[in-house]
Amino acid sequence: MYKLSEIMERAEQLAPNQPQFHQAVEDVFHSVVPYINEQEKYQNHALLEQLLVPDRIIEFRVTWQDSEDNMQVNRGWRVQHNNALGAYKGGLRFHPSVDLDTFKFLAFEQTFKNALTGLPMGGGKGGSDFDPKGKSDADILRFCQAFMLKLSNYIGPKQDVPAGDIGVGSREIGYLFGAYKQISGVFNGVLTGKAPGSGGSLIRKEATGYGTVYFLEAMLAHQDKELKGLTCAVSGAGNVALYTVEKLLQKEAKVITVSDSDGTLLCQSGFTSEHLEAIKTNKQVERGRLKDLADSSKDFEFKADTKPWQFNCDVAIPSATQNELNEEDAKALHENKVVYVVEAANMPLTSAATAYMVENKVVVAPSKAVNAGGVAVSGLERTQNALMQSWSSDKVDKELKKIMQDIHQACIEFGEEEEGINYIKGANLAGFIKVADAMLFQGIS
Ligand code: NDP
Ligand code: 2IT
Repeated sequence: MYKLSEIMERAEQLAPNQPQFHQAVEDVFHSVVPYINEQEKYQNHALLEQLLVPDRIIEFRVTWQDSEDNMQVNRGWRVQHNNALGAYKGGLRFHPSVDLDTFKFLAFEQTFKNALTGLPMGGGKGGSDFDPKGKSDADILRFCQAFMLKLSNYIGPKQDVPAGDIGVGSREIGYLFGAYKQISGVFNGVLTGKAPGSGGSLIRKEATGYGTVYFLEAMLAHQDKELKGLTCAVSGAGNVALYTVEKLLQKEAKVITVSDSDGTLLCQSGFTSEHLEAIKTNKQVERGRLKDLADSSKDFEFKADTKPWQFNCDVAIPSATQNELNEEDAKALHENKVVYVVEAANMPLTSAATAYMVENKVVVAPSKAVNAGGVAVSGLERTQNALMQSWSSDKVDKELKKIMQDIHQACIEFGEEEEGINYIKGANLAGFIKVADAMLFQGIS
């Protein structure tokens, strides 16, 4: 029999000073412990103890010479958490704030998220404390080449298949893929998120955002409601946020905010598709800041140093980064009449914020279910690469929608309670059971 407090003490002993990893573990084990204590077959295999320790952690130095001939040193990591269900799969993050704790929490989450997709993928995550912001294309290329030189030995289509995450978009994936090809001499599906002309899947760049909205639609449909006309507050202005907004607008929802680390761009009347195009140009083409858009439309207001949670909305969709929404923000959202919090970023709510929302009957849809569309289409990209095929966007989009609906169904199956669906519990149990059953089947994973 497990006790949550004891297994969390073990987590602390095994990984001291890793608060984000502990937060992710506690969230999953909080759902899992009562469940497995009732199930004979999950006893006496040290399943939770095994999940506390990643299969392998690779940590390396990246030395590169910038275009002004200065030698630069960064740190790199790849955490291969669990490959019971398939080769490790998960993104790479380039951001100055990252450390081993960041990648351990993300890889742990990825294992259960990937299980939810129903595709044969294990969980991993990696990246570097390199800051791509403001760097020239030439410096990004130099860094990506140096990073891949160190990582290339540990990845491969049947071993570990990285993709993008914060700070790693199409440009970085292209440079990393080019470097891998040069080092290995092979053209294969070692990375996903490639451009369609280089073996990438159509709809991959949109998949996380579109999948988020498909999941939200499934939640609403389950309550006989629809998305049309609902007011949504979105944070972030990156890959996930912008394609979430795109799909929300297609579904005629009203989107009032996007944000970046300088503040929030508010549009009380709701963004139009022309507004979204202007934001995409600013972010994706000019690599600019939202505050530069403040004067470009009379409908916009830029609120410096303000998060998007201060305004009335039905749905809040945090899509920037972990722990971006704290208890104070949760209270503000509750006062502003929020009904659903849909986590598009990984672990965007602090534990206190989640507890506050649950206590106040706000429905929280957890990231491992909501944002699984990104990695799901990465899985479909792997399939296309292995078959040497390119599927149409219509086919990929249909598959994505089906996967998101199936994940929603799994959340219902494992999360149904008297008061309604407990999406956090449903996603945790549905993901855990797949991973645990494969670990048991394989004896030692
Ligand atoms: P991007 O790099 O494209 O965009 C990140 C956005 O979040 C930017 O607007 C950025 O603002 C903001 N942001 C990032 N870090 C911080 C921070 N510390 N404080 C405030 N704002 C911040 O990343 P993605 O859109 O790809 O990723 C967003 C989230 O979604 C992450 O949690 C990621 O793990 C998750 N995710 C991504 C998937 C994908 O396919 N890309 C798939 C599933 C989940 P600024 O420019 O000012 O830094
Ligand atoms: O957090 C995530 O699921 C991702 N960054 C996407 C991972 C992937 O392999 O596409």
